[in-house]
Amino acid sequence: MSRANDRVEALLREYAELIAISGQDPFKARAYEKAARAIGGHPTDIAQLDAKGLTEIPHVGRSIADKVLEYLRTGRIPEVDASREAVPAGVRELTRIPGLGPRKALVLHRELGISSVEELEEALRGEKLRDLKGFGERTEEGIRHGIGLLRQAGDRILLDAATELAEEIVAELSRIPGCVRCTYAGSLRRMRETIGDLDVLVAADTSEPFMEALTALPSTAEVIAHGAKKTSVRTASGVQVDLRVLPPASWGAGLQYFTGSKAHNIRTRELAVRHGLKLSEYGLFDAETGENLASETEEDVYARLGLPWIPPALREDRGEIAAALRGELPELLTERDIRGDLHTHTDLTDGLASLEDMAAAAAARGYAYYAVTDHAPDLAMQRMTKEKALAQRERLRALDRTIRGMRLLHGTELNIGPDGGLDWPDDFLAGFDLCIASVHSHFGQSREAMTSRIIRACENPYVAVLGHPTTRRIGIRPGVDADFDAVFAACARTGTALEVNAHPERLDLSDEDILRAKRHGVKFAVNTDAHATVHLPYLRYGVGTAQRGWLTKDDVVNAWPWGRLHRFLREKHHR
Ligand code: DGT
Ligand code: CA
Ligand code: CA
Ligand code: ZN
Repeated sequence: MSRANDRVEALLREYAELIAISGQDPFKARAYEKAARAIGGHPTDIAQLDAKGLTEIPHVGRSIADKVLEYLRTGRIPEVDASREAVPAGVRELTRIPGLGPRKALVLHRELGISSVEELEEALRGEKLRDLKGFGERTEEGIRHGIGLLRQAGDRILLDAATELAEEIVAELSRIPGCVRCTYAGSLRRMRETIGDLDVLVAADTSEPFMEALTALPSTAEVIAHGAKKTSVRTASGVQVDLRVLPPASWGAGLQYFTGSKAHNIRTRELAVRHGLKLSEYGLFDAETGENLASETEEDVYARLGLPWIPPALREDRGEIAAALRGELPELLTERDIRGDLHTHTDLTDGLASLEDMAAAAAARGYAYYAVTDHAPDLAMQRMTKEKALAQRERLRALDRTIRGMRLLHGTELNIGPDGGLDWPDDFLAGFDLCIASVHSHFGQSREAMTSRIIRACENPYVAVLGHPTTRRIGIRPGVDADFDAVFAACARTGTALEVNAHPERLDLSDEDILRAKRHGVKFAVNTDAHATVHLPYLRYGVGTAQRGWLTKDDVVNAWPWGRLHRFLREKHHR
């Protein structure tokens, strides 16, 4: 984690959780949660701020500002340390289970002495929970489900945390004299949605300075193995990092090997064998003579196998080698192809930054267009009204006239009601430049009801994009149960784009869903769903996911020039 903002956000969130677990004032917990979110989303580095600057951040009062200053000075917040001591470790472990709140965790600990996920499973098997006050069969079902989700996520980390850590380590190692090349490989280079461990590679003639440096990094908490070829460490937040130092001459072969995936590597090795070659992390060799035929760059290695270079996001054994042999690899969407973000929020609803600040941050990214899509009234806690939406539109149009080179679009994120209805009638929707429709409630409907609900929303002529279509949150909540092939077909038929939501906790659609949807002939929109200026760069994770789904810029409506996007939106109105 690079920014002090992120570290303080994590600490304050933990503090809020500890307050909630220990049964203190829930408003206090909420206050810390809000402050945590505001600090995480704050554009300036809090390390540069004094007490006055800190209290200018929304939800940060004097007492929280003092804690932040204490942290910046000493690296600790004594109150957080004290409440860590006060809450039994077992209870905290239980709250890691999605859906199991602090109050229930505390009851389980106090009444049944449960202090680990394993003990909880044991108690579930023995039907011990049923007799507890406030627990029933439904609670049991929920807990079982939550444990399943926790196991599924395992100890894997989200793409943004992995990327930030990897970039920090690569920057440190690159600075060491003798470093010829340095990059990360493995699942992170392939942009998988979660990362098991980091695989960092260095090309250099001597390995020791790099191994030494890794073990000495401030982020390193524990050295697992320290060798000349490979060193593994664990960070304070529990992430394993494997560093391998390769001779510069075998850089390409090593990079290819350690990027994987394992399944892709098996295919490439098979192909090598068929050509009378042998492929390893050191190079591509003639099987008979042992002569090294290619090893310096990945391009060399693939070329000697009769293949073009294959982008890492495609290396999952999903037909990429056959496509490469046929010369039919897709020309993948890149971050540079994206011309605008079509799903973003401001502080008119639950965003952290003003319309002006969000627009300025978008313009700084070089976008040709940018849509503001605050929440609609059916998400009751957002308190949206027609009047507010219209006032925002006026303000946005005025702002648009002052910005050169970027077109501001006025949109909204509608809520798909339980029966597929939307927040506002069609004549009001017609006034927006673009509407996104998303499911935000009633996640537990039957498959049939959920399917027709989503399809009905897509049939609305003003719904341009189906937002975060499955509503999953990685490690927290599974996607809704619906016949998504029917949904994708409906999107193709009605001209509704499917969102690839780039938020690292969502990545929704996922790579596999994108591949499925693409077969129906659908178009996509890669959006950040930004609630703060610092979320706009999440786009890269959406683009990575789109690449894993084999998308090209032709598949993605916000990679199109405004004229083509505008036609796409208009055509739907007139179907
Ligand atoms: P992860 O860490 O679980 O998110 O996934 P990866 O893909 O990063 O897997 P990891 O860290 O175990 O290994 C990195 C790459 O090294 C992997 O993608 C392919 C290569 N590799 C590791 N072990 C083997 C192996 O036994 N056979 C082959 N062919 N390749 C391997
Ligand atoms: Ca890995
Ligand atoms: Ca590894
Ligand atoms: Zn949403």
